[in-house]
Amino acid sequence: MPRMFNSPLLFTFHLSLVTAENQCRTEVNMPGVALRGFVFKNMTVTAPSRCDAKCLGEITCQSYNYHMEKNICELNNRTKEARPENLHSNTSWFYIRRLIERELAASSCQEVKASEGPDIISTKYWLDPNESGKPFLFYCDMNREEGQLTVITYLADPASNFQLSFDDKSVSDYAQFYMDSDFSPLNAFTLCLWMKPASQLDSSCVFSYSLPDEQNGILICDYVESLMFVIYGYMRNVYLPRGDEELIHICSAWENTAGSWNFYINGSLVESDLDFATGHVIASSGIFILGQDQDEFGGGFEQEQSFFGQMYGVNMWDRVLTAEEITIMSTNCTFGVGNFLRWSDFIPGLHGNVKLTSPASCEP
Ligand SMILES: [Ca+2]
Ligand SMILES: [Ca+2]
Repeated sequence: MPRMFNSPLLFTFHLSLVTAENQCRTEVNMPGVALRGFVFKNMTVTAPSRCDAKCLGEITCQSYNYHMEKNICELNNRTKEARPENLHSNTSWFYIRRLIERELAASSCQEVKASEGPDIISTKYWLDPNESGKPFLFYCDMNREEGQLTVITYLADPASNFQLSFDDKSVSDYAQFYMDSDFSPLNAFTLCLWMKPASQLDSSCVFSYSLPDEQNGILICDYVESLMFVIYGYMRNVYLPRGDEELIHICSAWENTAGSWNFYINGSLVESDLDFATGHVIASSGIFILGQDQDEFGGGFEQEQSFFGQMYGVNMWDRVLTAEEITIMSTNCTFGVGNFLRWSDFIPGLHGNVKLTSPASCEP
């Protein structure tokens, strides 16, 4: 039987692909290989162009295999870049990636990077980590090591779309979460939260993480003209220009090697420092309290330090987030889910008259 194609070059596509970032690229077919294990539909067609059309007609089709003698068209729901180990040699077949923007979300930032190549930029991507057909928007930092590419989820789990109201300055009003985690002690963290103090005249402590060996493990208190940050008992103060009844997004990012610390207000870096609690590690088992300062492990509150106002989106990561991630998060109070501490962790731990309302309003 004569081969339909004496040279694979007779059937070479050069079409443009528009990625999420509007970068164009071309793709050619790969003769002598086929992707195995991801065929979700196969059929016999009259020509390769029919297979191409079939792939375009299926939302889940990301690539296809074509048998050049038998005109078999196999549609794949993955690409060779995503699963290179599944690309098998077979001279009867060729493989080609779908030549339009992917419509099926990748399962990870790694997969996006593998598909799009080394020039991929760090930005937001739709990912479907559970392959459930319901993708979420993630930030992928493509400069990170393999395995750590996925960073923050912007579209929080619906359980995180709420706010807490502290309607009085009282030691009995607080939210707590006992962390008993499998995490190693933290060498770095980023803590972000939104707060809307009811009064600009009162000092109050917003966030307190007490460790078995250090009651002021991490502390953020609002002293009206300044914010006080404590890490492992060491302190920094940052001047804070105030408006009335404002909603403020703050992020505090720290690592213990150089003791470097970056503090952001509303997505902008306003303070950097070095040698802040250098060398200390933050235990991963401790007690989080919102709205009070702990002067002992899990207690020792003082009324003049109690928080009065609203709080949203208190999240913590076990690493230093980038300025870009923080800026994007600052655009919406429902953005971001911590990988160490999640806002929804506090839901079972509301005390006194702390009220939960949902959804979060994000209104300044
Ligand atoms: Ca105190
Ligand atoms: Ca204290």
